Amino acid sequence: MERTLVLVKPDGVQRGLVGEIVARFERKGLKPVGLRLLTVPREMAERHYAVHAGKHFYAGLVEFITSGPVAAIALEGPDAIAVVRRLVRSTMPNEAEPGTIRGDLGISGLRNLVHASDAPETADFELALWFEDGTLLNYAREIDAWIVAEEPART
Ligand code: FUP
Repeated sequence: MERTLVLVKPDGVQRGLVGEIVARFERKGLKPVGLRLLTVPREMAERHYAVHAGKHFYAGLVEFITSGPVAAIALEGPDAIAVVRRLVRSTMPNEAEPGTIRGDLGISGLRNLVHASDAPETADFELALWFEDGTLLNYAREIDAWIVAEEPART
């Protein structure tokens, strides 16, 4: 089982799309294990986007993510990092396929609604940044037996 971080960025919160976005992940079968709504301190935004420090768009990224409340969602499921990235899709919403979050709900440039961790190391770093120790839940859902197939035993 994998865990990943999704942020609904200020454009998604302002447009009232938090519920729609969380619902898409839940419908896919992913389990929320952390949820919070917060205004992002500048220092936290800079740590989140540290990989982009020095790039021409870095200042704009930090500016945007600190411009209004953000929803942080920790999701768990098999292959969760890649599955979430496929549901989110291309960085630029005008290029994202219909059926994806950015393809269905966005149209332009940096107004791409969501951030999603792109690799296991990034997911670990970002989950630790956005959710303090002990705030992510471990819980079982009866329905998971209907969503997650047992791996067949290897012989
Ligand atoms: P994504 O993983 O699709 O969210 O995109 P990246 O991590 O590559 O980029 C993070 C953010 O930087 C994106 F929201 C858009 C922005 N960006 C630019 O503005 N210009 C670029 O050339 C690349 C990314």
